Amino acid sequence: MASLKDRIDGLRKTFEESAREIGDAKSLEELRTAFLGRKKGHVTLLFEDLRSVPPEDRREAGRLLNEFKSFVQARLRDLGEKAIPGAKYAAGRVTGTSSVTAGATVIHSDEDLTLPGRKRYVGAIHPLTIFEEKIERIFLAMGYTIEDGPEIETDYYNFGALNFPPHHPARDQWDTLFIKGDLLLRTHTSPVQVRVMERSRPPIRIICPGRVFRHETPDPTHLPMFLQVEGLVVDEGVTFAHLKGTLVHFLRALFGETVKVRFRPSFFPFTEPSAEVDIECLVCSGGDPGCRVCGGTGWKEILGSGMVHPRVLANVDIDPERYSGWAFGLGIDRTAMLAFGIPEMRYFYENDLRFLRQFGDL
Ligand code: 2U9
Repeated sequence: MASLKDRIDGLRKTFEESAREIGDAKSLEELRTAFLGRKKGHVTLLFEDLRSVPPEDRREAGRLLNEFKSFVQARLRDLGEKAIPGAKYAAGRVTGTSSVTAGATVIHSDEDLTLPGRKRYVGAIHPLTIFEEKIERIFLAMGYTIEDGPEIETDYYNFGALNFPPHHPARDQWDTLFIKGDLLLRTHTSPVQVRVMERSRPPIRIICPGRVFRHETPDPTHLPMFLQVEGLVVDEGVTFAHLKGTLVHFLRALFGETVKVRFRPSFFPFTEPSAEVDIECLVCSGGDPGCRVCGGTGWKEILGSGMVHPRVLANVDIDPERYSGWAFGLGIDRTAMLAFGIPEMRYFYENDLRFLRQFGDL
């Protein structure tokens, strides 16, 4: 014990003698290494010797050593300030941002400060949200508002109000997940439009994005839950020309001004006439007979649309003789797959960071 104390006193003297000679950063660094160096520093070696101190003396020896180490660190810090005015001198591990100060900065630490920093991922916006918001911005710019509604619906709002006759086979196409009695998981966001029409009067200009549910076996392009956005316009004098002009503008804003668009006749119980809308295949532009995206047709179906059926307007007490409307529906996931070139819808929902990190980083 006594010998350890003597050794410390001797080293303290040596330290002070050397300290008097310090004139620049180099000699200061040499002094730091001589005392605190990780392999051969005097203090480090003394700590190693602690193991050979008898257990009953070890506590006191440790205290003396720690005290000496703190003394050395504090003196080095003072000397750093004196040697290079305005400098900060960190004798131990660098834990904060002390390197960023005005004037010259000297940092001595156990860490290799020349290594590049590690990138921190603080999160990112989900690709489906990015895409949904892009769609929303296009319609918001045209004066539409965004509406929301329940995901658990009644048979009336999901089917009845939309001109699906009771027990009609047309309902089978919508692969409904029934809950109990009259309740079901909405198969489209159309019930939101019905509710808006019930509680407000034309002019109506809305889009309704949200989750919808279908009784589906999952495959690369189908999941039992997915996102949809539907739109509805009701006013006096609304025609199919408004539907066409608005949807062409929408698709150009979404996919680029030069995208080719075509309308095909179709059928839905809630619209008459109805049309499906295709865009040119973004993968092969019609040039690949074996294209895995469009199957060689050169076209990709993107949305459904039509003039709101007069019976649907009458169901919500809007006079179909005075008012007319048009509507559309689009699967957000499927369209985002096309836009981002993603082959599997499941990727959106698996929360694999390797996938998610590819879409914008905050
Ligand atoms: C009301 C009146 C009319 C909404 C419409 C479609 C056509 C359509 C599909 C697109 C892909 C569903 O996600 S999908 O499988 N939708 O084709 N939806 S017109 O028409 C309405 C809605 C509400 C009151």
